[in-house]
Amino acid sequence: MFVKFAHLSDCHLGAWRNEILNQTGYEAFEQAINKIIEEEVDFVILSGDLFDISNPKVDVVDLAVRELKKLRDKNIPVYGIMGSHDFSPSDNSMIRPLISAGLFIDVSKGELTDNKKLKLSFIQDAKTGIKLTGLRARKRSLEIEDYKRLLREDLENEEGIKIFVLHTMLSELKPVEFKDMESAPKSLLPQNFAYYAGGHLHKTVPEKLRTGDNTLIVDQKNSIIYPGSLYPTDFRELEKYQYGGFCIVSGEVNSESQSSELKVKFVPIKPREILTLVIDCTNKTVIDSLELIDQKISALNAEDKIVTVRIIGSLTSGRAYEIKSNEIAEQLRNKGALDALINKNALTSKEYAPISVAVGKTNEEIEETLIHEHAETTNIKKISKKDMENKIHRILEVLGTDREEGTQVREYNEELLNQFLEIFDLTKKGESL
Ligand SMILES: [Mn+2]
Repeated sequence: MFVKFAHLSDCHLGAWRNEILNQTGYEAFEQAINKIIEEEVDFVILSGDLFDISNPKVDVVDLAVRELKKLRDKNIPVYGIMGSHDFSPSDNSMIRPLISAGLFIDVSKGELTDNKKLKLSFIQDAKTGIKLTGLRARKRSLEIEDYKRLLREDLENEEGIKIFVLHTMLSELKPVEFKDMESAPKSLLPQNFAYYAGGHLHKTVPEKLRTGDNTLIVDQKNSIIYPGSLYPTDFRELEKYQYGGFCIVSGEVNSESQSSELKVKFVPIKPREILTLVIDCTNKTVIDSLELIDQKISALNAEDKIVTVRIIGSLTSGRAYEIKSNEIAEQLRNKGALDALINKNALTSKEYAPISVAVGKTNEEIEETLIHEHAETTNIKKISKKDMENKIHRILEVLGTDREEGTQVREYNEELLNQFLEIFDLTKKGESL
């Protein structure tokens, strides 16, 4: 029979603090659901991290319920697992009410056997007969321990067309830029599944799904698919990928001969146009840099776009904070940009060269050295280097004092403030010397 299903992952609804981008993330989800309904799929797979946190705010839950209900009204079942972000060890994930309402069918169900092995069970899709199972994530990739206890043989011997849903990075498929991310070897996965619906990795893998006609034949070599995040979830993803999407998998399956001929197609979702800009301020003063940024921005057509600006390089003088992100964003909004995100993480100043500290010392010694070196390279009128060093030590000391049992927060705050005023030889507004 001919089957067709949608595979989504890492929607991270509610991930953005920036409201425009948060709304764009919601829109991406709405567009994906509409597209899925249009495609008349048999079912949907969600490979984890539908929500960015396990207890999202009402807006986010409302959106998810509304959109998933559209699928249920069309009799399109949604199978899924929890991801590292929306899993809750105390079973308090907002995915739970979705499961109770029948809007989300958890395929990561199983039991521990007497000898502490993990026995997963299958859920069979009524319409296609396809059998689904999977392993939900835990925080900090702890599910890898669950994989090691998995009774793989039972899963491998189960008859029929099977899909495995995972929210774990596999070492063999790990892109180099994620080399520090925890992963599990492919060998921990049960074999003989027609399709492995991957989540957790925010990049589309295999990468070639995003090139050419966006399609790929599912075979032994290409049966583990990661659609990546449905919409970028942070600055880096927005800058690097600009958009996300999901997969539509379709083809002939034969349960009796246990054979399948599936192909997967990546469906890009682009609710807004993204413009990315990198400005290199190497060997420039703050004033020259501001001029350069102004020029670059003036030359842009930012109308109705979301703009990312990454400012990099090492300034010859001045400090990175003298280049003000909010002013650059404002300038872009005045040019008609929907919003602008400014990133200065890689902007440094020669005046403030990084200080290196020898390893193997105690924290106290490292702190001492850092403060000393910092004071030596900083010039503030009327404060000697020795005095500055003392002041920094006193600030850290004051910040380190705990509130005593029985004191009110207000009293504690007042006391901190007084101590700071004393350190900086200041008086409170309204008071005179
Ligand atoms: Mn994720």
